[in-house]
Amino acid sequence: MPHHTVFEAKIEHLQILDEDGKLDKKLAKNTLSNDQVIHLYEQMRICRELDEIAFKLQRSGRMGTYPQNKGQEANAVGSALAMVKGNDWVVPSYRENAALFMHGMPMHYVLQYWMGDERGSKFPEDVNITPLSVPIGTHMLHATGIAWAMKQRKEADRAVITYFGDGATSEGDFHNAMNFASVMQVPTIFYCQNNSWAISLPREQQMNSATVAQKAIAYDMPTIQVDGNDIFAVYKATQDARTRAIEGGGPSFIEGVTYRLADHTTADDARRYRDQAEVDAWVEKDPLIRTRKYMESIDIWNDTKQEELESRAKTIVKEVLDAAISVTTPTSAEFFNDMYADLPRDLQIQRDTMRTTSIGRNPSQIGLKAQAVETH
Ligand SMILES: Cc1ncc(C[n+]2csc(CCOP(=O)(O)OP(=O)(O)O)c2C)c(N)n1
Ligand SMILES: [Mg+2]
Repeated sequence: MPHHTVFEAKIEHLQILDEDGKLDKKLAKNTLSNDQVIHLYEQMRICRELDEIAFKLQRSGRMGTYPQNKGQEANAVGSALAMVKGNDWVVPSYRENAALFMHGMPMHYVLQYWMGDERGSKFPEDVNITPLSVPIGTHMLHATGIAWAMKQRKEADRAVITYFGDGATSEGDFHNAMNFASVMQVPTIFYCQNNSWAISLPREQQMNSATVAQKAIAYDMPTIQVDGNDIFAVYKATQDARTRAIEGGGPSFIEGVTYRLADHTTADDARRYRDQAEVDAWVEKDPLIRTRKYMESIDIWNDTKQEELESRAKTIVKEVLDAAISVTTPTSAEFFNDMYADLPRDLQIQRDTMRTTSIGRNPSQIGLKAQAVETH
């Protein structure tokens, strides 16, 4: 048979809790307990409070920029719960705050980081999280590398999860990380938060595949698309992927279909490129709303509990804010401190003079020609 099919593939989509807060009991079996649902809901609510405060910090000139998580929180909390805190590693991008907090990152670090303080990336020793990665896609390689180290060391009960956006899957680094993870069969879980936008670029203009999940098929990786605003589906997919990883089944891919309800960052105005109708439709699918509806439908939540949570969230975030703004102001020399154990000579000069070495070489770059000529 010279002409025959050598490979066929399909992508499954998983939703367990729908937009109206209705649970598929059969699919929900062996997933989240009621206490866990409440816990995840609380984490999402507290995180959203932090989002609001960070936004205000930026608008009042106390923070450079900030990427809101609003609308995407279920991806972070559902997957973070399926990973083992202090044992597994979390390799983040910048839109999964709740996962970081659940894995032990002190909350004020995230504010400190976005306020431009390098110390916001120096997590306590026992926290298995790498620094936030704003360069798109570069950190996925680290996730593959950490998992490869685990495999080399025969640490069979450990896995790594890395988060990234749909836009990141159009980057070369993504494919390098996926290929290597697959060839070496390392325990990495690739979690894509597909929010349909890479800043102002809609998904269909940056990739021509019907799903993001199908990209993993090229690497022969188990892959699934889930409703990313459904904590049950996110949790189940991540738990399955982790079980596979620690049983030697290699890497997995999860596409969480979600939406950012806020701007890309505080430096962006999404009204310039997306329709309000699209945003409104996604407000209806908000993970907080549907989780609350579900909890109320089974009588484990009510208005009193909601009020109590809202006031607790305010108190927690107020403390986080106080911690973030009360740290001593970093000196400008500090941003040279973290990259090298021994600072190269060039950078030592930059630190001591607060001038780049390129000024000496090409003064016209910053309009210092006259001054430079005088010194020659
Ligand atoms: C290597 C690199 N290229 C470009 C940018 C500029 N940039 C910042 S965020 C972003 C879009 C990322 O979109 P996506 O991966 O979907 O993540 P999202 O922000 O939607 O969560 C781009 C292009 C960057 N930070 N790093
Ligand atoms: Mg995106």
